[in-house]
Amino acid sequence: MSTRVFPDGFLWGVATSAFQIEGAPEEDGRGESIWDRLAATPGRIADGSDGRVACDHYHRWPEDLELLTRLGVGAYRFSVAWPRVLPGGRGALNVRGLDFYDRLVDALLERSILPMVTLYHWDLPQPLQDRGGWGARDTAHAFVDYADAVSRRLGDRVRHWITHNEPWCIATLGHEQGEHAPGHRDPAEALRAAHHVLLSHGWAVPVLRRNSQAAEVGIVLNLVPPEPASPSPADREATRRFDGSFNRWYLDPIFRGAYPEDAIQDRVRAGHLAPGPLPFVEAGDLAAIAGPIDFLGVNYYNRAVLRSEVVPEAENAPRAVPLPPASELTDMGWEVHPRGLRALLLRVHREYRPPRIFVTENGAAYADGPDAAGHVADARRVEYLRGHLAACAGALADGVPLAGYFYWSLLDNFEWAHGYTKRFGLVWVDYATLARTPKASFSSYRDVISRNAVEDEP
Ligand code: IFM
Repeated sequence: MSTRVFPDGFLWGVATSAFQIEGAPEEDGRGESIWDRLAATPGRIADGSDGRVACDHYHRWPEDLELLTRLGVGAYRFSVAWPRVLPGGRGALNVRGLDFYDRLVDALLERSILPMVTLYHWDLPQPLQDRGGWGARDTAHAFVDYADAVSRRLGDRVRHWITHNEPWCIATLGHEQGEHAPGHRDPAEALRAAHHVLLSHGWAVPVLRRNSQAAEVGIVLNLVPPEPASPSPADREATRRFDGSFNRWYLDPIFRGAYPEDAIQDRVRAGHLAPGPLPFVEAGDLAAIAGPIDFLGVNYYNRAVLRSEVVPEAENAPRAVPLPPASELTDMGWEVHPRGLRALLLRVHREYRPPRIFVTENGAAYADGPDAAGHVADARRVEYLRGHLAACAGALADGVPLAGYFYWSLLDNFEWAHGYTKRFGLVWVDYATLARTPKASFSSYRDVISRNAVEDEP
């Protein structure tokens, strides 16, 4: 093993999101979100659970901040729950909801931990969904009002702002595949939703800059580097298609001000779009989406290996199908492939040139729990972390302007449609008692942070 040292000032952090950890859905005037509604619908969450308690972070946040201090992170990425701030989605402000985040920010700063705030991590207020949700352009306007309200209150202390977490998931998992809230299966609506999310990002950036002096504003994309299963033209074509719909559909408008033409034509062929101009794009939209940002957040979990498969009746066209990879998988069924992170970061740097990049999420679900002595020996997560941090060091050596890394997640938490069955945390949460137990990976990450260095393969 050789040692890779990170640059001075490299930001080490962990990430969480409101719905996944907070609980307290009815406290202090919080309104209903689309995830409360989905979780209350029988059959939608694998273990029949919901977010009513989650990690009870709403009450236990001082204990969680103590964990951050023990870990030694310089930054904490968390999200604000829109339904706490504006229970109706827009209109009357719920000051008590904002107070919670105000206290959190102050307490982080007292501990010299930078708050990195995600405004939207999937918990849309249900009243906005009732008026069309992200499929409706008006939701983009509502998001700007929400961003304004949060940044007016926190903008004097928060410098790092993320508009959205993972627009692909919002659009595709929520509106096309139906696995996430609001649980729709409508490809045309998904494309509208994607556009309105991006548009709301573009509109919110200047608002955040206005309300927050020296703000650094970005957006977080979940990106999956695709590789063809073979050099055959068909597999390469499947790879192009996957890349177009998964990665470039978001990267291109943000950095180039245009949706990728080949991916538009794929959607036309699939019958999700009519030929001609995109019906949801109005004059000025793309310029707004492509407004300058200060950083791109990259969430990386795995690559996709693609082969072409003809699906004769459902769809008279080749379809990109991820191959089950032969190598190690996490409990999510996601391949452990650290090299993909280095290659992805280099590609994004070369092709899109964001001023700075943060890895805003990277992590692994493994079920390892406490042994008889109460220790959680999550050796696979320790190795996962080491491998991916070495990949980050490699990307830095390649010249990528990588400014920080956030492990997903601090705590085991509510993993959306999987409920509490998948554990990503550096800290074990006993859901019966809500006791927190740092795992071995917590100690190993703490050591990386304190040394500002990681071991790499020779
Ligand atoms: O838990 C999620 C998170 O909310 C968004 N990114 C991926 C994580 C793991 O699935």
